Amino acid sequence: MLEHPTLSQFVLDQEAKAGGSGQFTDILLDIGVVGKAISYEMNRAGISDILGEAGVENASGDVVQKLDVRSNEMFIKYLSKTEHFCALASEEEEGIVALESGKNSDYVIAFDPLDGSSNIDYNVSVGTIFSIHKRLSKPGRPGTIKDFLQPGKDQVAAGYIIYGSSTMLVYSTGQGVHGFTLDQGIGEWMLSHPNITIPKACDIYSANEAYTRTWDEVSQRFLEEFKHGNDKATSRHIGSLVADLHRNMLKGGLYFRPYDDHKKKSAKLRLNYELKPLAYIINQAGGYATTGLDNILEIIPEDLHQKLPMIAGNAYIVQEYETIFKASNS
Ligand code: AHM
Ligand code: MG
Repeated sequence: MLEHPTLSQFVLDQEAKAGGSGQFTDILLDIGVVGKAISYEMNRAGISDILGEAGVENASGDVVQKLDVRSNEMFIKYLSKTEHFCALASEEEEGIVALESGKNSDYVIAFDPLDGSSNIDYNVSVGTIFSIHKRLSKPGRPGTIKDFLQPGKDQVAAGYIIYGSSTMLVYSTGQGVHGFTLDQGIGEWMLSHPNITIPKACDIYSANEAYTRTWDEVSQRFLEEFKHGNDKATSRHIGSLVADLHRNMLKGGLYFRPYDDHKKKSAKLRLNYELKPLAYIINQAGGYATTGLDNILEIIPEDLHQKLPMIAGNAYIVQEYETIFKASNS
């Protein structure tokens, strides 16, 4: 059972090699603790009156589920106590949570506590996503909104937890992507997927094809050609971003969510909580993520809850789309 390194052993070792102070190990372990708590609640959801809608909408106007609220509370309460962050931002909160307790910390964290939450009630995989930046504001006081308006390429760490047939924590600090599986028996994250690299073949596509009619023509045509230009092409779409990207990263594949309207204005996914961290992971695994017009990691957020398209996966396919899409927009 203990033949795999634990999360703390692995991160401490990596941090020591990079000359770090150990603070990052504590940060990742804290995220791991909240992940374990969410996983535990989720496994008991059917018997603890925590399924269903909470009866409110979040900052983006989405219907919020009870488990969204619960996961958000757990993240905010637990991370606020750690003194590791001078501010937090959550997909579920209108503004940032500035932290007096972490005023001397150098870091801020943005998170989507429970992504894909419309799937929760039906035992379909969902996830938690996080993005960590060094603060831009002066230390000695709580962080400010400008700490969150940084491009994804400046993240110092990002990752996700996937609550699926097993619970996994996947992260990168810019030295590859590493995945840990939760051993429920001993409550430890064990290294199960070191150095994740996207395989060369890109046969899977993941898109909500019900929206095809709302897409611009270039995006419609690109997906049609992807489907018909490869005998092995197959569709896999869960509708939980973390689960769709996780599978595509391990098997090779294209995640396809262009603008949701012909005028190329409306999009669903959130830059700070979903696109930036997942693009960072995809990039570290050898892939690429674009909006069609821009490398997601280069975009400076205009506001906390900005929404944009995401086309992500094997670099050569995503870059091909970007080239065609850009040309049609120039
Ligand atoms: P959420 O953060 O409110 O759960 O929304 C994000 C989710 C993604 O996980 C998923 O890919 C997408 O919404 C699905 O949206 P749609 O049902 O419009 O295709
Ligand atoms: Mg989300």
